[in-house]
Amino acid sequence: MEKMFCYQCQETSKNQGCTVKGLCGKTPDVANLQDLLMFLCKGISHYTVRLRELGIEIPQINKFITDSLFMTITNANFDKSRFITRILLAYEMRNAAEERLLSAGGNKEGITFEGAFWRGDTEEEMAEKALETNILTTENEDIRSLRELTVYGLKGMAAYAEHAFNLGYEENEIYGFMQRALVDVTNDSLNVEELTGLVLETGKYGVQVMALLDKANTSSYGNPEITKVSLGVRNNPGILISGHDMKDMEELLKQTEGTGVDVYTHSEMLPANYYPAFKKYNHFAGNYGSSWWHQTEDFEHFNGVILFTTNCIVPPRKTSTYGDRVYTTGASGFEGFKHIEDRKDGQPKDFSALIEHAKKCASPTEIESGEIIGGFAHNQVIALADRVVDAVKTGAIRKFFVMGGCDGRMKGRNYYTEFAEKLPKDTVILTAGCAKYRYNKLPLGEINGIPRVLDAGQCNDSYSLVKIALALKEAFGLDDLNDLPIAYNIAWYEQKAVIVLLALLSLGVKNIHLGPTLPAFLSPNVVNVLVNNFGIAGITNVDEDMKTLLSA
Ligand code: FSO
Ligand code: SF4
Repeated sequence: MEKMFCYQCQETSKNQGCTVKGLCGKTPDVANLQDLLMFLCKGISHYTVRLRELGIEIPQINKFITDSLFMTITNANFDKSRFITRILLAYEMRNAAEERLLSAGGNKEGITFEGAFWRGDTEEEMAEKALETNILTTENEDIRSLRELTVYGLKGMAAYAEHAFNLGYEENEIYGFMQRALVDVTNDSLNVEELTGLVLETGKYGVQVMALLDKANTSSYGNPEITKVSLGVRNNPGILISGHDMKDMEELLKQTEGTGVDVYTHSEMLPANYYPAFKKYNHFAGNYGSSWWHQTEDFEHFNGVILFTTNCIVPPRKTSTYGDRVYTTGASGFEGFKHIEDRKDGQPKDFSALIEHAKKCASPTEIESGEIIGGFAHNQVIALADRVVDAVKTGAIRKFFVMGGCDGRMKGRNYYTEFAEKLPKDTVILTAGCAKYRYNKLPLGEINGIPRVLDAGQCNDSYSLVKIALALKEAFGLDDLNDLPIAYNIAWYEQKAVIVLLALLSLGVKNIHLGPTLPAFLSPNVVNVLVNNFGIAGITNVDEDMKTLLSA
């Protein structure tokens, strides 16, 4: 029997599945504990779905399931002990849900899913059960594909729900859907058609959760605005904040003010520079380094302290010297990195240990200089709508290319840099997510003062791209989003990109090109459904795809 099985990300071994160790660095024991945690979350959901029918929400369980889904996202958490603690907590949560159901007069008749009652306390029992219940036990490959597509969408949704929650925004409807879907993927009576419906419904809730997070971010920190972000360094010691969580960003900036420590963003935290509430801090020094997978180099040169608020973590090389300078918080974790505990009783997180540590570090080594421009989220672009519409009407802009999503280590991803370079000068790239690092530092120029790369923000800010497209549709008086001069050439890596993709499909966006490879978890029949109904396609080579997308 295989030691583990995981095929949730683009990097999966041979584009089939990681069976010995994750190419991301995930060990089989952690992979199996993550599977078991998913199995238990499905089990807990069997009770909460019934509780909800009685009008009962249990906020702690909503939070527990959301966090658990988030923790199993690619490159978020590699810390075995955190998963064991969580699994033990899952048993408590499940008991609490069951008791509450019975005391409220509900019944548990017909709940036969084993995750709703199985318990094993030793690590061996957990590992064994994970292998007996993992996704390969769903034999029909189409059913397995649709179930996993749903679960990966839920993981992405959970990440966004968690960031919104941290800012005080949540919707029980979203938790309710996540838990119902977790039950539905255990239901052997659902056929391919019904599960396809579930996948699309997941996309619909994907739009809802991205809208919620957009509201949370912009209500808390203002609307992102056009900003030049420095890529160079200053002379003070620094803290480099990575991941996606804006509440952590806020608290870190507040707590470092006046300490002589500067704060820099890394990878997906770059868009924090665009928010008015953060720009006002003088010690907010700009962005350092490139997308997530360059971190083994970038962190060596940074010299200061690094804080991961979420994925993407790359296990440090054996020869690396920065491991003791890295901290994690929230859903992220890595054995050997120090972890900052969650907020308690509404109090901010305590970053004092990091700050004291940073003070003792050397200032960052400069690895590049200059600046990049960003902040083109919906509010800002819609404010420029007249200019944009004009440029399209006069033919100055021929076409927009949505090139959002993720970056990754795979060599073939040079495709995206080359594609951006070869795009005709009368085209504009709309981007969000860490995919942008493939082209955001290229001198691509401007059209009538509009930069040719418009960065809306993080992967979840793909919602902004949708809002921009809807505004353009209205401005041009069109009935269908697909009639706009917009082509979609999207790169994916992990499960947040899955929810973004499903959200776009649920909004009716057609003819998305997805690369650098199609997901291993899509069976040939499921790919056919996506091709026939949505015109989804992979990528071929830059020249061919350019021709196809320019003429579409
Ligand atoms: Fe990238 Fe990682 Fe934001 Fe992902 S840093 S790959 S899609 O976590 O979430 O874009
Ligand atoms: Fe493999 Fe990706 Fe799973 Fe890691 S997350 S084990 S690389 S499929």
